[in-house]
Amino acid sequence: RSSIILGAPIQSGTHQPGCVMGPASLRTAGLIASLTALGWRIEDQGDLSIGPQAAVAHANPAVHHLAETRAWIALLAARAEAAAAQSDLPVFLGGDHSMSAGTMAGVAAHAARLGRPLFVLWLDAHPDLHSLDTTESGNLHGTPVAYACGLGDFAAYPPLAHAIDPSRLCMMGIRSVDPAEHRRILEHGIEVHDMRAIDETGVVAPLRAFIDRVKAANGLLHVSFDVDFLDPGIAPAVGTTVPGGATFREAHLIMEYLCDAGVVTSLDLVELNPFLDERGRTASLICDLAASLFGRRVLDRQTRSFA
Ligand code: DIR
Ligand code: MN
Ligand code: MN
Ligand code: MN
Repeated sequence: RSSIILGAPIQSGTHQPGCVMGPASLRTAGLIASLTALGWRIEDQGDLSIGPQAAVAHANPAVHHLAETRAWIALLAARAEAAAAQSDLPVFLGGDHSMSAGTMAGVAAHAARLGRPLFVLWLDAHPDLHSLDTTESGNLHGTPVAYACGLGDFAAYPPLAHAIDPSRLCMMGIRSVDPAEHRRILEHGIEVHDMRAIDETGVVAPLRAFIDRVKAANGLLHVSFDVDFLDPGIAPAVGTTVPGGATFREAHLIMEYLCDAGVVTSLDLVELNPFLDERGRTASLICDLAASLFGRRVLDRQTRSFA
């Protein structure tokens, strides 16, 4: 099986610099070698870049770096669609989560061309359901899900050719929701397994039910992994840590289970901020989680020491 790796050193969607180093940190942690060792044919296409952009203002004065984010989305949508057409499981390396507005738009276009429905597993402390008029922080990493589903005001983003049906989303790990996002969850009946639910049921029961839906519909499955899905105790290198996140084993179990199901067709690894990391600890954990999705088993795993 084959995977195209594409880096998106984007940090215009946050207020804190550092995500620009995300792709380099994931490569430094050994991502390419780890996936290659699992028998995958890996094509690393390197990092994308955008040129200088003329500023674009928005009626919501909190919104910042709109022109840069818009340019990244347009570039990523085209490149993600091509990567999905040309490999079995492309991996998109962020960069902040605004990256996923582009990757989901691109993967959705690919799914539409195949005539298959696109499902999305959203692993994040946050639902990222803001539109340009509702974001309070103005940090556009809070907008990719609303954009990719065509919900709310996105006149200033690239036009969306293929919206994802919000009934095909499954969110896990959620524990920080703004009021406008909460309204959207209720209005569209979005499937949210917040941390309280995961405490009660574990991750496998909701994951199995979702995978069964994907398989029954012969769907594609995009997984979007925000580092802040994880508990800050094991993954400190992210700008928006929220206490009470997924544990090491919950996260690996999700990846192992997805691997066994064989349904994942694209992956985002986003929000890693290496400037906040401890000796590459978070980058290494994210690489190991990707390796679990690509087939590494518990008994193959080497113990890493950070002493
Ligand atoms: C927050 C943070 N809801 C915002 N969002 C983050 O800025 O709109 N998403 N960090 O992952
Ligand atoms: Mn996010
Ligand atoms: Mn988040
Ligand atoms: Mn907010």
